[in-house]
Amino acid sequence: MQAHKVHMDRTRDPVDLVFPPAFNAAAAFLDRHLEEGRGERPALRSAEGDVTYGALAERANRFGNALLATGLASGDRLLMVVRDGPEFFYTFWGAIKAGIIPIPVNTFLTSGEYGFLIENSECAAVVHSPELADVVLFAAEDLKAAVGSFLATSGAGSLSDIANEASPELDPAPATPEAECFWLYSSGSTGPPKGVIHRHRDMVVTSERFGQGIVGIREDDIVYCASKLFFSYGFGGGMTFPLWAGATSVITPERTTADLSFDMIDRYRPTVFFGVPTLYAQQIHAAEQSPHDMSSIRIAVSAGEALPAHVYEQARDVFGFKILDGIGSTEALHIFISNRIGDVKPGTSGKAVPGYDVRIVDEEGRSCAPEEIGTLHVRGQSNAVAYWKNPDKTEATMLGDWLNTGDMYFLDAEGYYVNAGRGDDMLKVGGMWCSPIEIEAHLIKHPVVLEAAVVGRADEDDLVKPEAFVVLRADAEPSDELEADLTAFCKAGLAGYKYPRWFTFVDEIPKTTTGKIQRFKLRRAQQ
Ligand code: 3UK
Repeated sequence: MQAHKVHMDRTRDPVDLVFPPAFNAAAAFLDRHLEEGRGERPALRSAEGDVTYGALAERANRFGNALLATGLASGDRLLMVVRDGPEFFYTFWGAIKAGIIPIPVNTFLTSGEYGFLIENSECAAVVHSPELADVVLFAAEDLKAAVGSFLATSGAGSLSDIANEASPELDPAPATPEAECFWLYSSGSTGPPKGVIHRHRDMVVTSERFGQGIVGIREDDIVYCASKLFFSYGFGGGMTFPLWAGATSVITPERTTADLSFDMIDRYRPTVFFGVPTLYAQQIHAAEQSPHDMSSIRIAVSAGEALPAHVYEQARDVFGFKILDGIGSTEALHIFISNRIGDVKPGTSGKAVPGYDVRIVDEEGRSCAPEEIGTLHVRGQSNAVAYWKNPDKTEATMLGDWLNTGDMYFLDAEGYYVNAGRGDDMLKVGGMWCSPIEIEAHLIKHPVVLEAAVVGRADEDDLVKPEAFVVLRADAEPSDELEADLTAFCKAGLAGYKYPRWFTFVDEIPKTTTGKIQRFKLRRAQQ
């Protein structure tokens, strides 16, 4: 038997995926296709051209050898600040095949944030896109001694250059299904981002359970995922799911907008599409101005934040597809509760994906009755093992086999799971985390702001955006100009999606006796 064949054990309850004892995920995702005769089929399409499964396997081998040649050893960590493109695939899979642990991170961060990630991950090397050299190297000024090497993916002296000279053959490093394989960073709760440690088996589990089991991706599918590969939603939709199926993924390094997504859809005619609710809403608004042909899309998936029922209905009426909303997380690696083809209840997250168990518990940890809101836990074979160097968060989140999602949910009378917001004050804006505390801390740097509190508020599409309640200094007066000034101040100092869309000027912010902002009171005040 091949060392990378995986099967379902249907005699067990729940039905588990069974892995061979020696298992390197890179061999299962890449080499398997060569053995199964797909070497000439396109794995990737981008502005840089097509990459076949044969070429992908060979480039990954060369990149793995090149990483070893730079002095990296099995078990070392490699921080990847690499934009979506063929080199992302070569670096990621080459590292895994060589036993190196790749850590793909957000490519839209500041130098300060890269400095944190380099230091926190204790990586042995950093690989970056050539365009990101300045921002990454500036971050690394003080860390150069600690990190072995900084390499660009392409250009003179780059990893590609070394790979050109390296052997095209690479035996997979010995690994097991449960061995540490890669990390993703989650900026989920308050505080700095946390490294989420995933195993070799985890991406196989999500590809089988969601990619195959729910979406049903086939070899002849063309998959376009609008989220980037460093985000685990895009990591699955844009990379592991299509690769597992032997399908074709279409990728671009540019930041997604409605227009870019339309261009990609026109150019590549994808059959499977992954988007976030905010993007679907933007596409619908744009299509109201000028209709757009979305007829190539057979299946559309949504995640990252709840999909409002009316966005589902408009997409069905305007584009002709029924969006499958499902909830996933970086910790579970992908979607574990989802609507499915032929069984969608708009405004809900659907039902548990086969292979995952979910439960809703109250504050004492007892199971909630149907229609009672509680905290959502999930159990499945793709759950992360731990957060890196964060035993407190690990203990609070990883409860034996169960993962505490931090989401509030209830099971409705028809057996569908319904999202009831977060258990903490965090917001999801356009599928991306948004911390009220970060926005508040920025606002109070403004000379006229004394205090600020930020909460989520639904816009006209029912999608959550930040709203700020502001106490001004005694000598300042609320005005339209001041509001415009505060908006500009937030746009300049925070990531693009985080600026408050509404300002309300108040005399005081509700607080506990210990001085904590009671954001729930402000949320109620809006209704
Ligand atoms: C929220 C949703 C309602 C929820 C993700 C699909 O979003 C992903 O991962 P993150 O780690 O955030 C996880 C949190 O996001 N959320 C995600 N999807 C939904 N809330 N409805 C949804 N459909 O708070 C969850 O705990 O950034 C999504 C696949 C992989 C992912 N990493």
